[in-house]
Amino acid sequence: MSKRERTFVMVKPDGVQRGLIGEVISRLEDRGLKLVGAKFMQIDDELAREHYAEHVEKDFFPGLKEFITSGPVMAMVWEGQDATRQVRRMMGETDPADSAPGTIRGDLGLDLGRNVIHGSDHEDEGANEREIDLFFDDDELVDYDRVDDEWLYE
Ligand code: D4T
Repeated sequence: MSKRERTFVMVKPDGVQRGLIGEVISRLEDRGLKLVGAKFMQIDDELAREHYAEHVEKDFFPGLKEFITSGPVMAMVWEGQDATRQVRRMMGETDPADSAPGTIRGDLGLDLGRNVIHGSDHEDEGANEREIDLFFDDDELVDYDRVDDEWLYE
């Protein structure tokens, strides 16, 4: 059995403006993942640079920074078995145009620069913990049991 872990997920400004927060949360809840932290907030330039540190030098960064700071986001921490990889599978590819129907981006988006959701990269070791630390203090995350735990896990 893979370990239970926490991962960082964010509904981006386009998802908030399009009223998709509930849709994204529903999909993650229905899958069996557990919400352990949530913050409705606006990202400033400094946080955008930290969060997208690997992209700061790229040509698309100015547009990405303008977009990600342009309106509120819903930052969340979700917990569950193999959570980081499973959320990425549910999200689809970076470009919604390449994302399969049934995935969040494949069902809800069309354009690379407006791809609705962010989730920590499971191929980048420790990215989930780094991103959780960047957005949340320890005391903003809640430990609790969900009543369906024993029906979700063997
Ligand atoms: P994020 O980090 O937003 O969840 O997306 P991914 O993990 O799937 O993809 P990424 O880090 O490669 O890209 C970050 C972010 O930049 C936008 N982007 C990306 C863009 O506007 N133009 C581009 O050419 C690329 C590669 C989309 C996602």
